[in-house]
Amino acid sequence: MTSAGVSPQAESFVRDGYLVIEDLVPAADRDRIVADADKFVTGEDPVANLPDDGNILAVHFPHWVSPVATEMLAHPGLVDVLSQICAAHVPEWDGSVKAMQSMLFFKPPGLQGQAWHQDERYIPTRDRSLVGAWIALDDATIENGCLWVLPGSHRMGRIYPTRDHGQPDEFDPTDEAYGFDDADAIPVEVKAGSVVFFNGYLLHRSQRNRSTGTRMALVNHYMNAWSPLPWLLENGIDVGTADNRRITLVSGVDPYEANPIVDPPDVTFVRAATGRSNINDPLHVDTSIEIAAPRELVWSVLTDLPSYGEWNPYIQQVDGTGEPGTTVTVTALPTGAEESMTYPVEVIAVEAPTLLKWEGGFPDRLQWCADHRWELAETDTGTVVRHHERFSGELAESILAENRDRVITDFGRFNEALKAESERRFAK
Ligand SMILES: O=C(O)CCC(=O)C(=O)O
Repeated sequence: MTSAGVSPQAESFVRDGYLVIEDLVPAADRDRIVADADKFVTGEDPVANLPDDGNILAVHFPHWVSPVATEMLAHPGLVDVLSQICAAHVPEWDGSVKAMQSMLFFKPPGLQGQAWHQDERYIPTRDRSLVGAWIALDDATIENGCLWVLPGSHRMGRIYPTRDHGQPDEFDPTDEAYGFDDADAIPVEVKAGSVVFFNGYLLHRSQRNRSTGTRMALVNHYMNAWSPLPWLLENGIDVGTADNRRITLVSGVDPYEANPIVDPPDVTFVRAATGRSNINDPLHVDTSIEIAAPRELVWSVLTDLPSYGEWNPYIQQVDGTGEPGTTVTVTALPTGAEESMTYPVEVIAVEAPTLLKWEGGFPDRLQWCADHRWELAETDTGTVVRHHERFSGELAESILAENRDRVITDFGRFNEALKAESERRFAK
């Protein structure tokens, strides 16, 4: 504690609006949450709106139905920090904290982030004490869509206006806050197990996951238990006295216990994204990469089959003209293999500059069939290539069960090499 009775952690949180504590949630706890996450996808834990295509960005309120998520609200490591920082700006605060929301982000490859926003815009407290505890379940990097924060942006207690962000590939459909300078924004890259605590007025965002792995995070929201919670008001409720009692006390006292705590519903819901996901489809490998080069140029590299040997570490050779309706012979070197493999594929579509599609079968298409596509879209900064393959046939499930991670890695190698070669040619 300092002479003013505030810990150094609380001081830095009050000053900057966020605080990172490394190694706060041990691997054993993270493993339990990740294992639990599958239950939402399979329907074992009830979800009201599970999309058929598995396009889940996040499960909202997992603690309503999952005992593991409920336990995580009161995780001792989190509570220890929260009881020091949550309302450290309020004189005489006694460390009492309640939770009211949780969100489990899956954020698989290609799915969007969330544009600049302030959480108090959505969950208002009366004393600016809202705190998000963002628990990294995977290492979070710029590439896979870590949090970005604008340090100090919480200080004046201003809620910025919002508008449509116009970047549907980058951000989920939630509006973006605007009217401030984000030049001093910083990425918060953290290892799994770290927790980013941030104040509800702090401007923060995340970008699209450009990696080939998931970027899972559990985000719980807390506030000073002494502040009423005028949130999700029904028509006619007086905002002056409103207090949402669907809360969980995690530290100290509940000054409003005369009003009973309200039980949560027994079903959660998901935030579906307009991007793509493959978490619900084990036979689909779906990756993407952003390339700082015009689409025509990326297309010319992708379809320059004789040059593959010069730049492509995965598909090292393609023999054939590459014309639609013809067969080409592909020589590929999978990760971990000592020797390359050679197989024929049929060229199904060559639609410049947007779609290249091949189809392969082994030993025939009833047993193993691969629909392999590259789709190119223009962006503000160049091109985004979606590189994906859907497998079918009697053998598909068993082959993919063993090889899916390897295929994702190899698509990543292909994508990175396509990016490097395209950007190299563009720079010439
Ligand atoms: O994890 C993300 O991608 C965004 C999280 C976020 O912005 C939030 O919890 O308010």
